[in-house]
Amino acid sequence: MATILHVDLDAFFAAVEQRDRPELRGRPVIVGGGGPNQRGVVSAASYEARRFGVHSAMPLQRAGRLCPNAVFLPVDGAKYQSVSREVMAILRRFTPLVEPISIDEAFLDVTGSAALFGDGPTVAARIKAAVRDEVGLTISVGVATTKLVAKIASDLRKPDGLVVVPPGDEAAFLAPLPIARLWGVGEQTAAALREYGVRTIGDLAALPADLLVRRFGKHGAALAERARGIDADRVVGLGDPAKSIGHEHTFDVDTSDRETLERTLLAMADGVAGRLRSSGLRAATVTVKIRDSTFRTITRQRSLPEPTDLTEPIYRAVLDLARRELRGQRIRLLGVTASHFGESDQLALFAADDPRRRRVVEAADAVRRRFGERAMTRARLIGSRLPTPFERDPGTAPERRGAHAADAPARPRKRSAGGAEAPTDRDTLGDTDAPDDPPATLDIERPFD
Ligand code: DCP
Ligand code: MG
Repeated sequence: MATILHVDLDAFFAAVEQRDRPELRGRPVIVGGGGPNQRGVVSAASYEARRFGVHSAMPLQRAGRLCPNAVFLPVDGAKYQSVSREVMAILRRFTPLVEPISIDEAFLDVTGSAALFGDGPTVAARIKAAVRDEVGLTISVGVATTKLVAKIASDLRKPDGLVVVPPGDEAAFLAPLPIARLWGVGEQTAAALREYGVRTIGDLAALPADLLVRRFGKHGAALAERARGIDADRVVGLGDPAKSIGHEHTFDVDTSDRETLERTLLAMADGVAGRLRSSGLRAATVTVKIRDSTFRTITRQRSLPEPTDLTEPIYRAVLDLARRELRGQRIRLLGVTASHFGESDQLALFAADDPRRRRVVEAADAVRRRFGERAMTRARLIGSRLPTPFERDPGTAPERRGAHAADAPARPRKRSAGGAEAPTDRDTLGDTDAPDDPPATLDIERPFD
């Protein structure tokens, strides 16, 4: 039986502002764009502002009418990003199985942490205390046997909530709640379910599963399970810090075009760096993988002068490694992998990068998180029609991803060589998704060792 925690910061952006400006505590604070006379929407509303009916995604002008005494503040993405990293680092002290799903929430699998830190409710209480004492913010935590139930539980007693659903109590816990709380129940499904008199999750659980399957197909089968608290989705952490984060791209047509190859490396370096940042990690080693049209595969590895989570150092290293190998042959596949991780905070001693550059990167991350991965891209990648690896964000749960990124199944390559169907694009996370075919030659360079 797994013990899963869902952790979500309370009124995140607004709470950070109230933390940093004590005069705002206890007052309605609305974070988002300009002021109440500006276009744009509310990013976050403090709980004091919510009493007036203000909530995220509401137009600022409407928020201004509902709550004229609120203090309106602009979004400071870089600041929230760095606070988010501090919180994620605290979570990782309790288990390596931490799966961030947005800037302010994460799932943890603490099944294996009991001997060290206690049972689920104990770990939850310790995490709440650590975030309060070390970061100065309150979080709400749900403890359950599944992600689905833990997430619903964390939302139930906000702010500063702790809701524990003991094993076996899942269905009873869910029964009285409105069906809108269930994953996969949007307005359309809710309206269709109302025709059957279904208003609560308990009503849904009482419907025969085969009726749901007849009415909603596969989705109906999932609904029947979820209504009973059944959810097989596992927490995907980075696991062993010795593992890696990588991306591979197989070209539709093998190419020797230098510009295409280099832009692909840049896109992949960018994607890998973004995934490092969203995981709060820096990598000390990068690897480039090159497979040519004859299937000759090489990997070249290099230690970086200092651990990083930024695109440029990763790109510079892989470009240099690749340039030595690209001599006009037609290339079938390129891959970029980062490994030898440490948490960003532990590596702060090494952090020599320019803080201004970091702020720009973090602001871009915030924009991508809010508006989708295509919202920001490097000038060099515009119009390249290259698949952008960073479109698939492992930091966002599939059900929260936009339709365009919704796990479009990796297209099998039409021309399949050697009988193997290679995916066009692939993210790799540790060796859980290790390349299926070992490199033909392995050549390790460690110029900085
Ligand atoms: N956010 C945003 N725009 C939205 C929703 C959220 O910019 N439409 C940002 C601001 C939030 C942060 O993401 O502070 C986290 O989102 P949550 O949905 O967790 O909302 P809060 O943390 O603000 O409040 P809650 O206490 O309900 O979790
Ligand atoms: Mg939140």
